[in-house]
Amino acid sequence: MRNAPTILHLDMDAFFAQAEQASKPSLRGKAVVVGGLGPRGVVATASYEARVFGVHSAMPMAQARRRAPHAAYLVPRFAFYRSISEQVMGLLRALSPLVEPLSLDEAFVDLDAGRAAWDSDSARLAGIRLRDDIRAVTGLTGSVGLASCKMLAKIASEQAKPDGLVLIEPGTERALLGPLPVRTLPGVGPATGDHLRRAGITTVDEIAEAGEDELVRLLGKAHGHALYAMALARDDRPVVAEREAKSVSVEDTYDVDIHDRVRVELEVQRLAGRCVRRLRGSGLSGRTIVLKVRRYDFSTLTRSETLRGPTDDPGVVREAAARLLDSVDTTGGVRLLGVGVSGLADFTQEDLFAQAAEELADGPEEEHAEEPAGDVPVPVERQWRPGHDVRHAELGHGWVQGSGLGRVTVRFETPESEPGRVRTFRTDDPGLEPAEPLPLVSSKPHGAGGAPAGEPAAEASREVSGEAVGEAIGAAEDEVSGSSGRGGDISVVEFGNSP
Ligand code: DCP
Ligand code: MG
Repeated sequence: MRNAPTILHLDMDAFFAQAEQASKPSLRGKAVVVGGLGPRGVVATASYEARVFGVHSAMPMAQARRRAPHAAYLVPRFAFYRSISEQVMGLLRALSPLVEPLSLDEAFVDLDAGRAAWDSDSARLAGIRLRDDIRAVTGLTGSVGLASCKMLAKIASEQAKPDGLVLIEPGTERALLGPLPVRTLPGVGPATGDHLRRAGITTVDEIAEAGEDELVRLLGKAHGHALYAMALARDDRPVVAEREAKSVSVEDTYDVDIHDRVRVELEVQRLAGRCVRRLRGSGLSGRTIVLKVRRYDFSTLTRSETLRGPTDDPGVVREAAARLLDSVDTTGGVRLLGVGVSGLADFTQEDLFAQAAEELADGPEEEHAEEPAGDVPVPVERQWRPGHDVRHAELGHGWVQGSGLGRVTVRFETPESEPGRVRTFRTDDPGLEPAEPLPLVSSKPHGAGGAPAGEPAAEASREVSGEAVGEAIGAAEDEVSGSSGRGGDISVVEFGNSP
């Protein structure tokens, strides 16, 4: 471990939700939930305003709606988030050749390797500048942790959230780590956490006090040694520069072999869910599902199944993993289970659906007759997905607030306008077309692109609506379903906190 806090961990704040708020002025300062809106949808993330109501990542969407009925609910726009991620990663690479991205919004940087910092003062300065640059280039906030090792840099950025910077001074590491719960340490999941708790160990200090032998006795040799070292703030893992990811996988080693088949099945389901979250966090999808099983006698086998097309659907991955497990005998007990996805593609199913909808809206069908992607469901009518951008021939740029029963509501605003107002159209209105997201920051001091020339940014901003949190997407949908507009004329719908 080095003696200067020159390992930086960056994690963007409420990434998908913040990107949506930056893109849609009417949602700033409000509860925003991004995720799957179907019956089995889960929350990808929630704005900090929505977290107050107890909404968080991986929660079933139905539960989120019960907790925060007035929040705005949006489907993710992965291509948009990926483009912001590329800007952020570009800023990190300007600091050092050693940048290790962990997901779209998170990375380690070795500042020392890039000569960007060599001691506490220079590291703090580099962190402050980085946060400023990220804000200037993307319009978004990210939190920064600085420490002498990866584990503590990550803990520091967590403590800095949201919109902050925490530097752990060398020499203070153990004092800081000691009182924290064991779950703070990398590699301590719910199972290991429970196991330690039953042995009377709940804090990092208690791990250190228990001693290495006791840890090895409790958790086995490899895990015990590793955890004991972490508890003493010994973490020598280097920052590894980005390699092309060939697969995304997760695995768990069990302290005690699992014999119960039902438990094995449950663990595989849980791992499949975790694997998909990681996949989605990186904005990827994959075709091949891999199951890894290490049995009581250390014999390890892998089974795989290749799907017709790439997926990032948790249900599909879980089902494939369950099928693979069917062919594996686990009667003697299982030490380790893993689920992975390979054959990665740089897009997600949501993108495919959106693309299919847009292509259909854009051009004659014959153009698509030879498309190889035969398993992409082609919608029968134009889909207006909540949160996606649109352009109206006269009213300019806006986004879909809700749709249903042949109607679509659009809020006309841009990242740099005032909150705009809402209009309702027929879904087949010829003046309305899907649009690309506008850049969040139009003047790019770092030269990464620029706003489309002549964008009428403030066109829809004349009438500023002053509604509060109540103007949720859900409310908009209800309003649309209830409207009885005739013909293709524009009707104005106001969504306020009506009594
Ligand atoms: N994500 C997801 N499903 C999850 C977790 C995350 O789709 N179970 C996506 C949405 C997040 C993004 O990955 O915006 C980054 O994940 P983080 O864990 O960094 O969470 P946030 O950036 O949203 O919030 P925080 O401020 O806590 O970092
Ligand atoms: Mg984040």
